[in-house]
Amino acid sequence: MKKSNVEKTFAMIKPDGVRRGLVGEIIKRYEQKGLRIVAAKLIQADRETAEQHYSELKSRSFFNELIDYITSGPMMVMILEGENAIKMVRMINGPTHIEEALPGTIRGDFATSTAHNIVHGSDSYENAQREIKLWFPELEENQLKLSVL
Ligand code: DAT
Ligand code: MG
Repeated sequence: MKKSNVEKTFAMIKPDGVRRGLVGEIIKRYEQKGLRIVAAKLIQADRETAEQHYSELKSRSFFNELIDYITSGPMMVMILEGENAIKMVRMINGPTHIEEALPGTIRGDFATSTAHNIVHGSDSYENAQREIKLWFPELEENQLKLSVL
């Protein structure tokens, strides 16, 4: 039998998703694929945290616009847990580029441009750990252990 791979990931509903009233719709999609919400909060990011979050993209031409966008209003940040959660959230979100995002994915169904693509999901175990610590600094190490029901 295949070994299970229950893990945590970090996801966020970016300001356009919140502004457009898509929070419930998006969380429903994660939950109906078996992901569980471990922590969630609505916050407006400051520039410093936003820049740290996307530090790998600092040299890209769209970096400043990206930071303007994700600091433009409240975002729902969350920790999700489940089988292959990191990959699962990115599958549900859909690909980065809008022209590749098929209907059935969040980006395919709702995003209007690559720059404004509604959702984020960590792309690796290392980034999931880094992003969880960045956005939930108040959580203690023991609260971040796997909490399989
Ligand atoms: P993802 O969000 O799918 O992990 P990423 O990490 O490569 O994608 O980029 C982070 C965000 O930056 C992405 O969600 C939207 C924005 N972005 C990426 N490529 C872009 C581009 N070519 N033009 C404008 N914005 C872009
Ligand atoms: Mg990314």
